[in-house]
Amino acid sequence: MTGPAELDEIIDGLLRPEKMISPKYFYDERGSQLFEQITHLPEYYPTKTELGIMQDNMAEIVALVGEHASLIEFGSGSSSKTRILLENLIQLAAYVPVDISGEHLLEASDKIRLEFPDLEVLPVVADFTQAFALPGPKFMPLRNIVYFPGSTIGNFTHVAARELLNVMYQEAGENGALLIGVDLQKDPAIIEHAYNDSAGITAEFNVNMLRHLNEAFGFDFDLGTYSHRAHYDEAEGRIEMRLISSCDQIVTAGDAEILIADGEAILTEYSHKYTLEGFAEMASSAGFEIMKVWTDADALFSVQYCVRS
Ligand code: AVJ
Repeated sequence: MTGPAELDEIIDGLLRPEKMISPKYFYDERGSQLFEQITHLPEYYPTKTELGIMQDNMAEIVALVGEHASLIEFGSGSSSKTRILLENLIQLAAYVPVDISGEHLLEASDKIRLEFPDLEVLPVVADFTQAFALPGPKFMPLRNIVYFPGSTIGNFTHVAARELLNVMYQEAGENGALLIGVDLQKDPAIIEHAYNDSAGITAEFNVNMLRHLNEAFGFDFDLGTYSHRAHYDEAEGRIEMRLISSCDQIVTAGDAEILIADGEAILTEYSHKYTLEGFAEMASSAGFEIMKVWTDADALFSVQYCVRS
């Protein structure tokens, strides 16, 4: 997971005119703990709202998915949303979590196996932005349901999100469907508060990325010299998270030297928010038709059931 190709990719991002580091580097062990804390913050509405939507509409979700489906989760699936699906879906043929981090995936899969001893759990170690081969369950599934919760789709630019939907379309196969959590555009103040919490956990989560890079790749980021900034760009419909340097400095990793100026920013995350129309249009360009949209009473978040059209 910490090979030279990844180091090259990180250095490449830091040498661009607009410095950036991929949000996938948030999630070392500490980063995953911090994200878990974020999901419980009063200002961070997405996780609890999505869970509420799933709970309130479970009967309908179960009816649409039908019996003997194979649930293919894009991501390693340790969330409470996955658990309530596994508890409620009827006669699942298999649960197939897909993640690039093998260690994390196998650990999460073992936990699921303990909790659901009758369920066939078939983890796939793969980069899900590219098509991958599905394992063959003992019981032939009636349909594949691709599950992508958490509005993780928001991390992708519109172009990349559409490509990912194309992969999901392929993996869903004939008769298949996609169940996806999509965060919605709303009063910008609500969104900005969710990414600028008063306890400062999101700030810690953001800076932790640099600590992770120091530890895993031998960078020498001076953690105390970067501050968190999260801004909602209304025209783009997205949160942009950055780390701002408080001085001129040089960061090194091996032979690489990167100059960072006082006040310069490193982009660490986009979190796109959609309108219902905007998401439907993108999904349709990847071959999906939105069959059902569930939202909360305040229309903060959506869970959508998309079928191959
Ligand atoms: C896990 C990507 C959905 O975009 O809201 C939370 C990550 N970043 N607070 C999001 C995150 C800052 C989160 N996703």
